[in-house]
Amino acid sequence: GLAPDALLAEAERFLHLYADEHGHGPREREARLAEVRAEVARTGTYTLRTAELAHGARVAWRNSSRCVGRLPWRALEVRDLRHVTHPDDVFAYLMAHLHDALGGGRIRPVISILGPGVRVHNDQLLRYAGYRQPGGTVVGDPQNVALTDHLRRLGWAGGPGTAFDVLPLAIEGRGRVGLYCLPEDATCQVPITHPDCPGVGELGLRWFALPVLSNLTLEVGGLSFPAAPFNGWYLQTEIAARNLADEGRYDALPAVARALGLDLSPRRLWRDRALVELNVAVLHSFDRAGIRITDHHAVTRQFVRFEAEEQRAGRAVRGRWSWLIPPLSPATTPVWHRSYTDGEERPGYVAQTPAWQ
Ligand code: NRG
Repeated sequence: GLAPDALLAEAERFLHLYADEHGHGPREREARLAEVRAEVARTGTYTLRTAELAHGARVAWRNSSRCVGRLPWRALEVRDLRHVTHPDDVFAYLMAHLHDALGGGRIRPVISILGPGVRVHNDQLLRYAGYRQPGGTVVGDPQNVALTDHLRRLGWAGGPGTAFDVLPLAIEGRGRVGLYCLPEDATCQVPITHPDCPGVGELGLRWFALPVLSNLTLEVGGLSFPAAPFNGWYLQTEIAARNLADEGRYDALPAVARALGLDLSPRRLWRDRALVELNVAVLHSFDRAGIRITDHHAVTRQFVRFEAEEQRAGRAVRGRWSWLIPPLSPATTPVWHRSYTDGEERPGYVAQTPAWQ
């Protein structure tokens, strides 16, 4: 944790923001600040009220300079689970999180803020194994080879060996690490099919419904919450233009191009055409499955609305342009033509180093 002076400075900054954004006057604000100062003097730290923590988590989303989907930041459902520290209990609450966040496909943004000493080793709650083969090739998601090896070292026996084996969770708490397999009903997945090319569906591609990020530390008012998994919903380019398309990930574009019957000579732009059709397929498949997903045109228009809203509220929007633009047809979206200043704000979500490093 921070030294008392630095902690108090951050606490004051946050409690000012909290008071301002809740229309509290100086009297109420100073009373709360006095309480916090006394608590820090007595114990070296302090406890946020649930409402303060909830606002901090929402503002941390509002401040995420790499996130193009920030418009609904106020709707984040915050679960105050600071009393939960046993790995078995953490797992049970995370299963409830997955169930409720999915909401039968409607998907609600949810964050579960867990107690001290808790850490989820997986970078997302849902991840596919990456098995390195003797020749150096990978079965599954090459991005998750190190995580998969770590889970093996922790005692995981390995999955059936498909390209889409869901990894177990490694949950640390009370000084020990437990491994937990996700039950089938917690891992809603969507098989990818194309609206007019059955061959694309026959490739057996799939992805999970929920992105639940579990490797970012929530920082509010000088306090750190390293176990605070949160989710929104997917933007189709994340899946179709990166996870399934990158050469260093599932590298599916050559197979998609063949399924589409494209001419594979370089100047016929088969990669580009396959990429567009894979994006069409992911949107079609999620829509058909009744799982919420946005697209790069809708989300960038919403981002421009978010900027206007923030400007009206007298707040500066930080943004990292290279993350805000989509990896498909970026210049067709309004974000391409605008410029942004990057910067880390607090409250914020801060990257952690993997537990195995
Ligand atoms: N690209 C990553 C997920 C990053 C965050 N994206 C979200 N977050 N949509 C991937 O898994 O493809 N969210 O909280 O909804």
